[in-house]
Amino acid sequence: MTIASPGESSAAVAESTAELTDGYHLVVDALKMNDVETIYGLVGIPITDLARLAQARGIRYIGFRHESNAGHAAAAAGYLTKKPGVCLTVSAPGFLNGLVALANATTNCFPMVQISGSSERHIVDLQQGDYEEMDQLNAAKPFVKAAYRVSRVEDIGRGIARALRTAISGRPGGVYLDIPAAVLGSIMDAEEGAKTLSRLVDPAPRQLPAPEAVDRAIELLASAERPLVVLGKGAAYAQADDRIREFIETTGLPYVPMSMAKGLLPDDHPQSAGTARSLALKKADVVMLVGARLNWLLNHGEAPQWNPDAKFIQVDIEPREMDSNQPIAAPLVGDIESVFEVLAERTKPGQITVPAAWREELGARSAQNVAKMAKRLAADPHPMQFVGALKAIRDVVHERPETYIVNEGANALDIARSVIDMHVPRHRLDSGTWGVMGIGMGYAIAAAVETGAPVVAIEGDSAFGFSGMELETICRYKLPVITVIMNNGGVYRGDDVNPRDDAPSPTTLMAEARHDVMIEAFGGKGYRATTPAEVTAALTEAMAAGGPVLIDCVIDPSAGTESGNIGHLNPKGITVGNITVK
Ligand code: ADP
Ligand code: TZD
Ligand code: MG
Repeated sequence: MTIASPGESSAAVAESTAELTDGYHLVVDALKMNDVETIYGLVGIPITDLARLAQARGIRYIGFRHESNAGHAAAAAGYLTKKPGVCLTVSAPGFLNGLVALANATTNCFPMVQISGSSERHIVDLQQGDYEEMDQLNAAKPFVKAAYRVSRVEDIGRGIARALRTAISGRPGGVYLDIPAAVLGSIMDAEEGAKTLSRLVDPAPRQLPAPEAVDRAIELLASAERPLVVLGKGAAYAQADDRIREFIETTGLPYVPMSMAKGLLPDDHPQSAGTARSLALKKADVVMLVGARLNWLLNHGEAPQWNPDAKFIQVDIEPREMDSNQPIAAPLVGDIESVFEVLAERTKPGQITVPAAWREELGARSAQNVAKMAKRLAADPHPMQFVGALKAIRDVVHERPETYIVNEGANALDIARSVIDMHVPRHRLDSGTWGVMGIGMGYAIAAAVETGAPVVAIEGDSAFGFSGMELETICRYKLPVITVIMNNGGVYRGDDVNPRDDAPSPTTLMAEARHDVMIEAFGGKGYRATTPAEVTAALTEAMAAGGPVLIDCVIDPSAGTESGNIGHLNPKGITVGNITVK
C-alpha cells in the first residue's frame, strides 16, 4: 500500500493503491455507472478534488462563474436529455446559489440533482461556526422534490442511486444530495466499496393509464363541438414526438403549444391554432391538456380567457395535478408516451372528428392575426424596434432549424416567442413556469454542451445581466453560442424618468452599454447592430463562424411595455406606474 506524503489528499492516496478507495472515487464511480456524462459546477472546499477526479475519469466537467448558472445548465441538460442534469457546488453560499436553479428546475419539472459538499456535521449541528457552516439538508427541503444526505462512505452508491431515481421518475424535479466533507475523505476497502454501488434498473418506469380512463377521455373528445389540445413542455420533455403527432394528425384536432412546446409539431402545421390562441381558449368546449398545467400561464382555466363551460381532459404523470385549478372531467394519469399509445389503440377510426365550423372559425382568426403580424413585420422604423431585430433573427435561424433558441426578458421574451416560429421539438428554452430571469447563459451552455448544435440566446438587456459573466465560460469552452441582446436600455423599457433628481429610475439601465465589447474581453467576437440589416449581417457571419459571438442590438428605449404581456399582474394601488410625486 502506498503511504500518502504529508498534504497529499486522500484522493491521491486511493488513486495510487489497488486495495483502498475513498468517498471521491465512489461518487465518481457511482455517477459513471449511472451514465452521468457531464457535471456543471463551481469548485472549492470540499469538492475540488471531486471535480478533478471526475474529469480525470472521463466525465465532462463544465466550470461556471456562478452556481445559479451551473444549476440552470444542469436543469436544461435534464430537460433536453431526459436524464438528470448534475450540478456540483461547495458548502453554504455555493449551495444556496445553486439552490435557486434547483428550485426552478423543480418548478419546471426538469430532472436535476444538485450534489453539494457540506462542512463538518458535528460542528454544524452544534452551530459552532465551521467554515461555510450551514444545515444545507434542511435548507433545501422546502424547495426540492427530495433532499438526502449521505452520512457514511458506504452509503454513497445508495445516495446517488436514490437521488437520480427520485429526480427522473414520476414527475421529474430537483433533488438535493448532501455529501459532508468527511464522507468524501473517508477511506474504505476498494472491493467492498465497489459492492456498494449499483446501476439503476428502469429509472423512469412507464406508467400506463387505465383503459376505462382512456375510454372516458376519448368519449369526451368525440362529443366535442370545439375540441382543443394544449401541448405543454411536459409533452416536449416526454420525447413521445411521433405518437403525439400521429394522434393529432389522425384525429385532426387543433392544438395550441405552450412556449417550450413550440416545435413539438412545427409551428406552421395546418392544425396549429397557435395564431388563434385567444379565440381557441375562449371557445373550446373540450380541452385536452398534455403535459401542461392549468396554472397562471393558462389563466387557471378561468373565464373570461376560457369558456366557463369547458370540460378538461388532463394527461399528466402526476395524479395530484388533477383538479388543482378546474375540475378535470377525464384525468389521464400516466406517462405521455404510454397514454398516447393506449389512446391510439382504443380510438376507433373516425370516432374523433372536428366539426368543420370550428376548423373554419379558427382558420379565419388565424389568417386575420397572421395578416396583422405580417404588417408589423414589414414595418422597418428607425430607431430599431423589437420586431425588426427579431424578424432579422428569425429569417437567419429559419435556414438552420437545428439551432437552439434560448429566450428571456419581458418584451424580449414575449415578442420573440410570437415572431420566431419553431420547427423542431425541444429547441426552445425560456424563462418557464416562474418567468425567471437568469436562465440565459446556463441554458445556452447546456444546449451547446449536450447537443453540439448552434445556440442563439435572445436576451433582454436586463435578463442578460443575471448571467452575463458566463460569457467567459462560453469563450473558455469555445461553445457555439451566439448571444443576442435586445438592448432597450432598461427593465421593460429605457425611457423611464426619476421625477425627483437625476439618479437613474428603478427600471433604467445604460442604453449606451456596449455588451459587444464585453465578449471581446474574453476573445469572443462582438457586433453592434442598429438596424435589422445589420442584425442579419452580424448573425449570418456569426452562424458561419460558429464561435462565441455577442450581438448587441440597439433597440428604441421607448420600445416595450411594463412587464411585457403580463403587466396586468402588477398589483394595482391608488397610483399605477409613472407615480406622481407630491
Ligand atoms: P407548460 O408550462 O408548458 O404549460 P408545465 O410545466 O405547466 O408546462 O407542465 C408540465 C407537466 O408535464 C407537469 O405537470 C408534469 O407533471 C408533466 N410531465 C412531465 N413529464 C411527463 C411525462 N413523461 N408524462 C406525463 N406528464 C409529464
Ligand atoms: N428577478 C428574477 C430572478 N426574475 C424576474 N422575473 C425578475 C427579477 C423581474 N423581471 C421580470 O419579470 S422581466 C425582467 C425582470 C427584472 C427584465 C425585463 O427587462 P429586459 O427585457 O431588459 O430583460 P425587456 O425586453 O426590456 O422587456
Ligand atoms: Mg430591456
